[in-house]
Amino acid sequence: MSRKLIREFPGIVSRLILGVGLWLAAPAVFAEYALNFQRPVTPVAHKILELHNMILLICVIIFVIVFGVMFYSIFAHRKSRGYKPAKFHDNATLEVVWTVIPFLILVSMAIPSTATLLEMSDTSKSDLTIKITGYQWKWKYDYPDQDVGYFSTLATPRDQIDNKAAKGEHYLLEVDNPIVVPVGKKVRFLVTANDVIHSWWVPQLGVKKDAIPGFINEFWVRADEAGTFRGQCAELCGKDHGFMPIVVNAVSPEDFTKWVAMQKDKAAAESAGGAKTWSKDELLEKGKKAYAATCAACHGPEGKGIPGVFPALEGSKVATGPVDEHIKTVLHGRATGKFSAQMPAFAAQLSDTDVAAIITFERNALGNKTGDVVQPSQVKALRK
Ligand SMILES: [Cu+2]
Repeated sequence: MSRKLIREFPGIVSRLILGVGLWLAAPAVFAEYALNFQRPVTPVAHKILELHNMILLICVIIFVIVFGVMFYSIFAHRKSRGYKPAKFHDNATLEVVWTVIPFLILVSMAIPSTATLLEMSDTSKSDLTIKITGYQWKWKYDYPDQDVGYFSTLATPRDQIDNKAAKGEHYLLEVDNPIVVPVGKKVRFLVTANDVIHSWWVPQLGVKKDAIPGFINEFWVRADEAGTFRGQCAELCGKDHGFMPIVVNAVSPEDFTKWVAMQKDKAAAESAGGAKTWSKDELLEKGKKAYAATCAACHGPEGKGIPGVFPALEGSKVATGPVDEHIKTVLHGRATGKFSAQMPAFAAQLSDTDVAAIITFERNALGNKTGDVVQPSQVKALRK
C-alpha cells in the first residue's frame, strides 16, 4: 500500500461516510473540509499520523469483513426462506483460528506503536533545551543555555472575545511572544507547571505533554520546515483554560541566533527601565498593556472582577489604600476568603517596571482616581 494512500485514507473514509452524493454535488465544499490530521512537520508527527491511519485502515477492513459476513448470513439464512440451521457445537479449528488471527493483528499494531513511542521518548543528543512552565493562564519559556526567558500570553483583542469586533483569522490562537525554535535542530523540552496541571499541545509537532507542578516531563521536537504552528493548553486548568494558546515559530538557525540577540537586548532595556524615573503617562500606557496581559483574566478588562470570586478593583481597598500594601499584594499574592480565588504572587513573573506600571494604572484608571504614581525603584524596595 502506498504511503500517500495511507496518509489520505481518513479523508477518503470520512467523505464516504458523509455521503458520496453530497461530495459529488458540492466538491468545492469538500475540498475545504479538513477532516484529516493537521499537516505534520516533525518526524514524530509523521509517524503518529501514519500509525493512526494504518490502525484506522485495519479497523475499517475488520468492520467490513465482520459486518459483511453478518449481514450476508442474516439475509441468506433467514427463516422466511426456510433455511435449515446447522446444529453443531465446538469446533476446535475455528476457535483456534479466531483467536490466532486477532492475536496476529494486535502484534502487527504493537510493533510500530512501540517503535514510535520509543522514538518519542528519546530526548538524547539534543542541540538545544527549552523549559516550558504552565501558569494560570499563560506559558513561560526559558532557554537556559541562551539565558533567555519570557512569558507568552494571549494576544487576541478583548473586543473580539466580547463579540464587539469581528473575529480574526487566528482567534484565540495568537500570542504576544511566540516560542522560537531553529529548523532542523533537535530541541529537547522540559515541561512543568507552577500552579495546576496544564498540557502543552501542538498538533503539527506531534506533541501533547502534561505540565504538572513538581514534575518535569520531557519531549523533543525537530521542525523540518520553517513556519508558524499553533496549539492550545489541553488540560482543563481553570477559568481561562481556553485563553492560553501556544504559537511556535520555526526559523532558520541564523534567524534563531539573531532572535536570541534581540531577546537579550530587550531584557537589557527592561532592566535599564527599572533604574529610570518614568512619567505618569508612560506608566499608564505601559500599565494598560501589562494589566490586559496579566490582571484582566481575573479582575476583568474593566476592573469589575467576578463578584464572590475575583474582587473588583474599582474602589477596592487595596487599589485605593496605601500604595505599599498594593505593591506587596501584587508581588507576593494574598490569601482571600474561603470561597474566593487566591491572588497569586507575581514577583517572579513581572519586572519592577511592569509592577510599577500596573499599580499606577490600577490607581488611576478602572474607575479609581488616587493620582498616585509608582516608580520601579519603589517596587524593587518591596521585593523579598
Ligand atoms: Cu492550562
